[in-house]
Amino acid sequence: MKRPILIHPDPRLKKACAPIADVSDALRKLADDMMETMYAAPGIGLAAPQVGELSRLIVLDCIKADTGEEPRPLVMFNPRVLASSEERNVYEEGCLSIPDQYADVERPSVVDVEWIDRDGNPRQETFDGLWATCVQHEIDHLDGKLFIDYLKPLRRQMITRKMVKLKKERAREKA
Ligand code: K1U
Ligand code: ZN
Repeated sequence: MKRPILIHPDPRLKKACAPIADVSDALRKLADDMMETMYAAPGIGLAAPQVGELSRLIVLDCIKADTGEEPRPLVMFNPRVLASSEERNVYEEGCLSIPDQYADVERPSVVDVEWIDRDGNPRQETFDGLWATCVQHEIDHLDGKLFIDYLKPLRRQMITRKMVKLKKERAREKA
């Protein structure tokens, strides 16, 4: 089931999310819904607070649709960055909670991440390229941080004002 994606500003996008104690069927269903929502958007990642659930759960798949490569959907409960490279990479990021706004963000190029998978097993992997950018962007969501928080205050305020306007327009269209 596809779920609505919250649009910034929303207090639920600014909260730190709670760790998951056990991977229950309800959480697996939430992960499946998030994956469906992410692919439909379309996007390459999604974090639980973006659908209003304040739990430490993210999904991602950075395989581009038209490349002929096999999809690689990853579900991560309690993801944590264990180590980050000194080397930095700049990528033009977007966010499904901040539609049509993009900005360069600098982050570590390579990260080691540990998480619990859909079956409750511990996993660890090193990510680089777009995968490294995306997994860091999604983990930031779990700590109430958005990519615009890396920008200068004026640029952040301009984007936030645009989003307030967008939300008002969408609310008017709905009424
Ligand atoms: O967290 C999110 O809102 C999802 C976001 C993830 C992300 C994008 C770019 C850099 C870091 C993290 C998105 O998926 S925005 C949409 C997007 O980037 C995309 C959509 C379709 C095809 C390819 C990319
Ligand atoms: Zn995002």
